[in-house]
Amino acid sequence: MYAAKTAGPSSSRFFADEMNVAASAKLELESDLRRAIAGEGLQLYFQPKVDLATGRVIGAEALVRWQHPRRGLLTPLQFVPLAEECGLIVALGDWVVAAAAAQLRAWTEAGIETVCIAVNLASPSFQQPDIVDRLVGIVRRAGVAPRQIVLDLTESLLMVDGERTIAVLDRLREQGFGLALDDFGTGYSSLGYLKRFPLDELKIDRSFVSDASGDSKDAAIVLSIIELGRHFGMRVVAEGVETAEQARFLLAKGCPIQQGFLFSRPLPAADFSALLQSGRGNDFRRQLAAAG
Ligand code: G
Ligand code: MN
Repeated sequence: MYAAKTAGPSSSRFFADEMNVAASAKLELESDLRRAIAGEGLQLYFQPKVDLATGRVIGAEALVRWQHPRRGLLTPLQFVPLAEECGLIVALGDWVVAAAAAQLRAWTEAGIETVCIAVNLASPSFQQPDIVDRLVGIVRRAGVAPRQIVLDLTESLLMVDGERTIAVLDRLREQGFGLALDDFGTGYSSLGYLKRFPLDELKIDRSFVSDASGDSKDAAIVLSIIELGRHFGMRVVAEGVETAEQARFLLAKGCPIQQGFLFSRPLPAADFSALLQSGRGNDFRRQLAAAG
């Protein structure tokens, strides 16, 4: 039934014996995930956002991992689709926000100077009628101010109902949340809406960054996004920076804030804490210069 539904209206799919096996494996994974969200097994990793103008870490993106009892460490790609399918995505999203807030609280209590943490919000979460109160409640219960959290939102999520989106974003912003447009350029953006959304940050999708040196078309796209961000007064962040060449190109074109494997993979909380405590002084600029 699910396969037929996915294939579109008036499709059909025949049932096969293997499906019993697949279905029961899935059911098992689903109940594992339900338990993980309620208890233990999920962890947040933190990927630094680096400002190459100063060489400092100015934020991080929180990325969820699942330490599955039998399957090992799973990345979001391996379980977020399942969470979506079985109606656990909103609960998973709540978990991520709560865990990010709890971590911020723990750093503050340990006397560590924190940076803003970005969390990815899925469309079903954003469509919750109580999304603003919900997020404020989760963050405040952890003893954290919303301004310490950035919400990474995709274009397709924002475009579902543009007028509602504007109202919700305005209220989130009033509460103090930072708002970022994630994977910019890959969805269906209406520039008409973009100018009306109160966003703080544009994240250039890694698909454009990976080929953005010299005079490729991707370079032209990257330049346009940087310009657009400048005119709209939004901070621009390049995602998926993997080589020194990409980093230098972006820096030269006025995009010093970058995130990607070149600087750091997503780190377990303890490793990211160490990075914060080193005075955020792990000088990524020097590292880049040394990359030859
Ligand atoms: O869509 P979003 O920007 O939220 O995606 C974050 C994902 O991108 C994470 O799964 C993270 O591991 C991955 N990622 C982070 N940096 C890089 C990078 O430099 N290269 C590639 N290919 N993926 C990256
Ligand atoms: Mn993101």
